[in-house]
Amino acid sequence: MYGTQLPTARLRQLAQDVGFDLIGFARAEPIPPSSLMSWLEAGYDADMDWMGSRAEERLDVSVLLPGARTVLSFANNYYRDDAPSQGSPIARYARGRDYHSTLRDRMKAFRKTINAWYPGLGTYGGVDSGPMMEKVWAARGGLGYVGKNGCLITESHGSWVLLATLILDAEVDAYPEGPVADRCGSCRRCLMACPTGALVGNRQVDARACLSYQTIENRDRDVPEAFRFKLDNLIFGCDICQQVCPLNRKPVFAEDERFVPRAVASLGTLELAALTPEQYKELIPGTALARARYDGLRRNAVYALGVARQAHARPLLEKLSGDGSELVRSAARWALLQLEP
Ligand code: B12
Ligand code: SF4
Ligand code: SF4
Repeated sequence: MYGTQLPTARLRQLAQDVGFDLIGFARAEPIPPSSLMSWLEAGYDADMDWMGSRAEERLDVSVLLPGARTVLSFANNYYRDDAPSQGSPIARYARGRDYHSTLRDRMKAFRKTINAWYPGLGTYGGVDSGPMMEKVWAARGGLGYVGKNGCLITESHGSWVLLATLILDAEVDAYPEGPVADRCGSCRRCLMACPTGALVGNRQVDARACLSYQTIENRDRDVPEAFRFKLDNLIFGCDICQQVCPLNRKPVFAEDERFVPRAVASLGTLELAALTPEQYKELIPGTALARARYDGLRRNAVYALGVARQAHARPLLEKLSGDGSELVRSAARWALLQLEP
């Protein structure tokens, strides 16, 4: 363990200087296993096997960083409303530059400075794909609470924030006194609005039913038919349960240039379904959309065309029913059936 207590005021200022909107500080105590284990036992992790296989590290950060004392949570607001008027079929968080690299770059700058200030300090960081349970740490660090929609909700920016997490083997001079108040009350809007019933209560999300999982992570198989019908102008991620949340009613516009929507965010489903490999290479790398891959993205766009039942999509769908990808071919055959009277 590092000998000195680090001053939170100095770390807070540094977080701001490197571009984060919020920072929280939590004691690196083990997480009670119940919420992760009950989620895994119910099968809500779908095929994201690392959720369970890395459970030990997820629940105890000292497995990741021996001598861990503090977990810092960083948040960046990403809310912007400059998508096309018909609404982009891409979820808000994915419209700008890939947030993983944005938050990672900022954390790298933060780490570089603290390593210079405190030689010998041990750190371990991650953004999203790291094993840390980021919402738990953000809640413990006082950034907000986990709402019924399964998202961390902050007082200042609602749930339109992305998280990064950094473990330190040092204590800091102040930790939050207690948890941030839960403001959901008797509201159930997100539960009512979720088109697939993926919000199962207890703030848990059944990933198998979540359109975010189906459009991003489930990229090698067909989307179950019942869920395809819900992909109305929605091809990458889903914002419905955040959009309806009253605590998101007064969002703060993110001036941050990293979150400015890229050219791909102005495309509609027809253009995205028709994406050529050359256009893909020009538009997608450097954005979070790359995770769905070329065929996954086109598969989703093709489903959305079927759901919209637009006759003008027929020639494209007929062409795609002979596509080189079985995933796209099968989606196109299904979408053509939806166009039948
Ligand atoms: C797996 C995963 C998913 C899955 C499952 C979603 C989920 N809510 O679990 C899928 C693929 C569906 C998904 C979707 C999305 N995701 Co996601 N996802 C993750 C990931 C990798 C792990 C989450 C996890 O462990 N879930 C398992 C459950 C059991 O744990 P949990 O989510 O932490 O929830 C429990 C605890 O928080 C506990 N709890 C609540 N309060 C407290 C307090 C204390 C003290 C303790 C001990 C416990 C506790 O109760 C919860 C229920 O049991 C995280 C990144 C990470 N490494 O943490 C991003 C993350 C949660 N995702 C994120 C985002 C942006 C999204 C989407 C909004 C993207 C989109 N627009 O499509 C959607 C939102 C869907 C939703 N309604 O939650 C952000 C969330 C930011 C925020 N404001 O909350 C994260 C943090 C990534 C990041 N670095 O920013 N995601
Ligand atoms: S992201 Fe969409 S599908 Fe997933 S829980 Fe929220 S509303 Fe339901
Ligand atoms: S919609 Fe209502 S219940 Fe759902 S997270 Fe927001 S305040 Fe909580």
